[in-house]
Amino acid sequence: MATNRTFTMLKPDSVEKGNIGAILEKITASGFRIVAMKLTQMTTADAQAFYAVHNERPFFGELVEYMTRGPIVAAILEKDNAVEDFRTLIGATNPAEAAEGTIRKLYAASIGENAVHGSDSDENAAIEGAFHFSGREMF
Ligand code: RTP
Ligand code: MG
Repeated sequence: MATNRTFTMLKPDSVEKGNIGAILEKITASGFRIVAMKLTQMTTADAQAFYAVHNERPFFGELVEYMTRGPIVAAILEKDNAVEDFRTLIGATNPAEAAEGTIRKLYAASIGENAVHGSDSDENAAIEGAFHFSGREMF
């Protein structure tokens, strides 16, 4: 299994609820190394670009509102099989369908406000990491 990277955001609801520490603890305890990390806030244009793949979906406006309403924690994570293992750790998009013990099961309120993002491919992980971080912010 190759060591690779994924990209995550602890979404505005996680920051608002004071869940940054608990979620990061779960991530690092699951074997992910933090390669880059910062507290930042996306503009409307940032969120529209980041989630452009969903721009025809009925929830797109709500998604952009949600993702821009406050700060997020953006991070790049490294581990063997990072993309797939992180998607397993966060659980299904809808917390009602997420497995017990997953981050979304523990910390997400609904399908719309679901606590965390995880890249869905190695290619998107690289694109999304570069969207938020310069080379000299990665360690
Ligand atoms: P993410 O990209 O944030 O890691 O989430 P995901 O892959 O599990 O889900 P995706 O289908 O990519 O959807 C992106 C985000 O849009 C919001 N969403 N709302 N109201 C709805 O039906 C709905 N469906 C999706 C969620 O915030 C989801 O994470
Ligand atoms: Mg997605």
